[in-house]
Amino acid sequence: MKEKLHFNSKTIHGGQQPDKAYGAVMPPIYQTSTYAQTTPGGHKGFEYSRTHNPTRQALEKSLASIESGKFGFAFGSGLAAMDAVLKLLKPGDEIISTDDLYGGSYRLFTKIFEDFGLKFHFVGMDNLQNISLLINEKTKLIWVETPTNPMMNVIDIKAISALAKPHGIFVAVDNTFASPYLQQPLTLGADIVMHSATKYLAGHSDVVLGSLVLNNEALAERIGFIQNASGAICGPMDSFLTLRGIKTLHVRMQRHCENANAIANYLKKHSKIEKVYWPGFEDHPNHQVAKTQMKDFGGMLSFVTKGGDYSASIKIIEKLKLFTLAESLGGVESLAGHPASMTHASIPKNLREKSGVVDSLIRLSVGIEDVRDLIADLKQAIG
Ligand code: P1T
Repeated sequence: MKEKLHFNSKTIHGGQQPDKAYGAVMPPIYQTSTYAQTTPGGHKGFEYSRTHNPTRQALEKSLASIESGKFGFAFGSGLAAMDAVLKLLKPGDEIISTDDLYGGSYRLFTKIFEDFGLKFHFVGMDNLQNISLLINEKTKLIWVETPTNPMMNVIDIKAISALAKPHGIFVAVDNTFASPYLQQPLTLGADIVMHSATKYLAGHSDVVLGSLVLNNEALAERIGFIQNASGAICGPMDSFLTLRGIKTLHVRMQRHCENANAIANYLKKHSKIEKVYWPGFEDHPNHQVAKTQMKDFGGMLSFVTKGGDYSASIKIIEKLKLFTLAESLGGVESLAGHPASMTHASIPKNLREKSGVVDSLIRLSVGIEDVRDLIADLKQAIG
């Protein structure tokens, strides 16, 4: 019954049951590393908390439910979840990814896994031909991030999955910016959906956590093996906080989207703003894909000022009072960031500028405050 629920009920009930010991409605924080056995192997399904923990398991079931998948896995961070996916591959394998993605993902690919013999190609993924041209017998994975961080490009998950399938290439989607409230990559044909649950899923900027959800049993078995063998798991307290965050995901996302819509339109009309990157605009190059693939346009946007340079943008960011200057996104509070010097500093300047991450770019994670206060803050900072 619970898996047939609508999304707004799955966030609260998906995969959840009252705790077996005392009927606790919220899963207790099982802060234990190990479990008593009556005889070797005589246990209640839990041996050691790297392998399984009841609080983490409750979260993993919730994650699978809200992504409409069968198998959920929780990790110590979004990057730890990505690390587990890359460990499915072998030296010589090739990966195609987008040329605009979170700087830390780019760093993991190029500074860690290239040394282990994986080969990465970075291309503009809104043109499918760019991907087709790179596919060969060594291609094993297409890594999609959509909307992209921070340029807000939207990539067609269904089209890429259809392109990959005949070649036996896995498609993984980083769904961090959208959240499963807005788009569900597995239902669009992807094989793996990944989250920095640090962001919208946990939603309160108090946890660092990552997740993977899959449908393919054999692939899930391998991910489960890697999760236990490599050990990059999250603890029970962080699992509990993320589970609690997920219960209000649908309500928060609705307000994030409404507020970002109002701010994107405010900035677009502002005489000092050159360009606003937000997929809800009809003239956004991927607007049609966004409209089909996503339920709404999300809480993230980026912009550049007219004739603005590095120092002009820094001045605006420093003047903001309600928007906090900080890394990260997806929490209830609004944040502003400077991708070139913060989240994307690990991407070489020439590469990041090619995808639009110029020194004057400002990124906003629009929170769920009263939007009138957020606009007033932007007004006083931009002038
Ligand atoms: O920080 P962590 O939980 O390890 O997640 C990494 C990550 C992966 N994918 C995307 C799209 C992300 O945005 C992130 C983390 N991003 C930031 C910290 C940021 O401010 O953009």
